[in-house]
Amino acid sequence: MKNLDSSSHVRGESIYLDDIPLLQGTLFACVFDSPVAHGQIKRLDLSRASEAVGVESVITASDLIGENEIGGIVKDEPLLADTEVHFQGMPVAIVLADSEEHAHAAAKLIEIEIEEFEAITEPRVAYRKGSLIADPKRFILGDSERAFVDCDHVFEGRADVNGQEHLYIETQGAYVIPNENGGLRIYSSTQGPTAVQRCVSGVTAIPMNLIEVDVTRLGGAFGGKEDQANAWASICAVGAQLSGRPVKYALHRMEDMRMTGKRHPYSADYKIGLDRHLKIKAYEVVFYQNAGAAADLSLPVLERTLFHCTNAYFIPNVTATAYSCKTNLPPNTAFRGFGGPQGMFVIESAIAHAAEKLEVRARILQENNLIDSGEEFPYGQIAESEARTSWKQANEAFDISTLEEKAREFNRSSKYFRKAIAVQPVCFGISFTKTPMNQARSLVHVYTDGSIAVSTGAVEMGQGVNTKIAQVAENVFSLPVEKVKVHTTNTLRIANTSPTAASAAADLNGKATQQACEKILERLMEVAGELVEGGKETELSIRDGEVFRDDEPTGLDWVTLVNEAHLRRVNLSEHSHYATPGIHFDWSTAKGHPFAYHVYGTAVVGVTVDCLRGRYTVDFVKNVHDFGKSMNTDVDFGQIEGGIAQGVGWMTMEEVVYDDAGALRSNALSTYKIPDIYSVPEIVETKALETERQNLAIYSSKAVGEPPLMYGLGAYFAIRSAIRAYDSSLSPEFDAPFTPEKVLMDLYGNPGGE
Ligand code: LUZ
Ligand code: MOS
Repeated sequence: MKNLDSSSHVRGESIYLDDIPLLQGTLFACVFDSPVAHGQIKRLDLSRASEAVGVESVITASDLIGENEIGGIVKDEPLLADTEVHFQGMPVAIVLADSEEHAHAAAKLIEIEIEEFEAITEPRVAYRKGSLIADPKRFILGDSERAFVDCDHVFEGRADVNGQEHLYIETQGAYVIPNENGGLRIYSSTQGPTAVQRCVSGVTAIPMNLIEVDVTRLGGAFGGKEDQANAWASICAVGAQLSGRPVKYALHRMEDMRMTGKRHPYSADYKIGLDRHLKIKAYEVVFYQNAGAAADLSLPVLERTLFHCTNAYFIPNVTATAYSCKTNLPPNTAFRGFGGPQGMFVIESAIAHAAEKLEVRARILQENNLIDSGEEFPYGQIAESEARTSWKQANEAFDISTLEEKAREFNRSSKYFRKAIAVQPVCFGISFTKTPMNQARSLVHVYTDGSIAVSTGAVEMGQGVNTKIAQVAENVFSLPVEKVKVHTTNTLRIANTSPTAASAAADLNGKATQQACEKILERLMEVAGELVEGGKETELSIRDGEVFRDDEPTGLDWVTLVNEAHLRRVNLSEHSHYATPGIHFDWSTAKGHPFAYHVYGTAVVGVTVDCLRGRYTVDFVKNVHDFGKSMNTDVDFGQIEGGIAQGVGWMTMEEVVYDDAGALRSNALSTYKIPDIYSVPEIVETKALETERQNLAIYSSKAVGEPPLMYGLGAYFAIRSAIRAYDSSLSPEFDAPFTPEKVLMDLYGNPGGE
């Protein structure tokens, strides 16, 4: 079944924030943001802006009625800078005007004088200065220190991985309308309607029950709107509260790139030890996360880095330590994979390092150390592993050694071009690592014309979650999907939602929907039992809108049944709650069973590097992916293709650049390059892992949002191999992304290699 939105998308009829018809009297907000990364505000002059054409008012921190605080986990982030600024792009003042143009023009007239302090942009510098968001986190399995003593081979090194701009097509934004009794109605481009509601409640001092947040859909989010939609909704809400008028702010692309946080860059030190059978016996790693100027989601992101620091491998002795380092960059935030990909980059670097020194192929080490069922992750959960099955099936389907042989053959015949292959196993845990977040609710109404309305806490952002939820209702009631409408995500219909994140929204909200529909169906079947002759003694079911008794149609159709139930005063609505069973985690021991299940897969990535110019192409990403049992292959294959393109982009051409003063240099699409139609992998081939194993996913259809991004890691290691195929004396630093410039510099910028 196609994504339900595809027809309105291609016709341009889908509604996004910027498509909402505006009420008369709407004001437009524009933020004046700090031009300096770190310093003290000495003077702020609003006079010229206040008097500019069309300006209603200019708001600063002292105008707020509630608290000047938007930090969700750590209370360390003011909505508006008060006395100090902590990053370039930090909001200082809000201009409200009668048009977008007037608001932007007036914001330029604000004058600020700042006494500059030293700006920190690098996490290791922050660490040395003791600038940390919180105490470090650590995972320990076995005894790595002792294990290293017995290792035959030990390698140490450093790996760095850069951030990533979300570049959702729809920028951040909100539209807030004041209601009677001091309430607010908020349209927000957010993954977390409840987070917006809670944050707005804090800055306005309006209780949550007077704040309604409504989300139709987002034009992409990728984690960038899990927490960071809050600020823009809060800015509009404060404006609406103070002016009594509707306030809208849809950010321009460069405002969005400048003012919002990105994927966390990390720097890491690793030490890996192997025995003579090339089994990895010990691994130590220290992560320095670049958190930016406030905590935001950095701590749970940091935790997921630890959760995935051994990727799909079993290592019996692990010590993994992670520091969240406070710098003067915009607060970094959730991004597809949520710290996991960064952890995986480091272990893959360590394995590549070991393989090169031992002169074996990395894939031999990788395959030799895949985790098997019954083995333990460093956080105590026991694996039910598909790592080896997915690797085997990938090898059978794509014939890795033949692909390698073809690359070698090509390389022998080419002067400057080199092809190489990398194999990339992936293992990703599904559930919010914070157990209490793994809950969801669904509200289902059956109307007397037989149509069905579903509301859940899931936010549609192009990933197809509404399509899957509609499928659930369609499936339980055995009705054509046209009968089902999945409505906007609204905090009055569904309260206290977790954000749509962690790849978990279809599972959590789908299961709640399944329960709600099943309860209504149960009541309906009781009514059917009374209406159908002998119905009480036999098994009744609904098929394609008609009641069946034993395999015979009874002539009782869906609409008649619904009406008869209503006349008998039977409840045709249900609000159902789902909480993932069996999961727990205890940070005092750093052990538990945090994940409902893991998603596995193996990709084979092939590249061709032009070793004269440094350019390259990603020729193919062939993968065997663990869908469980996909409930919608169109939607799921779409997620795989998009995830791979985004992961390859992160590892290759996408480069977030801040200068030493903390100014974003890659601040537009001219300087920040994402894969386009010419540079995505030429071939993406996906095969479903064949497995019989049961799982906790909705209809056993495993979460698919984040895991495929990590196949993109293979592009990095394939490019590295291609460089070494050209000149085996080269040993480039592990420093992603591998931009063409870096490839060129690695080839020619450092004569003699190491
Ligand atoms: N968000 C979150 C996430 O709050 N907790 C998580 O564990 C998570 N994992 C992936 C993506 N977003
Ligand atoms: Mo996410 S990184 O699942 O918001």
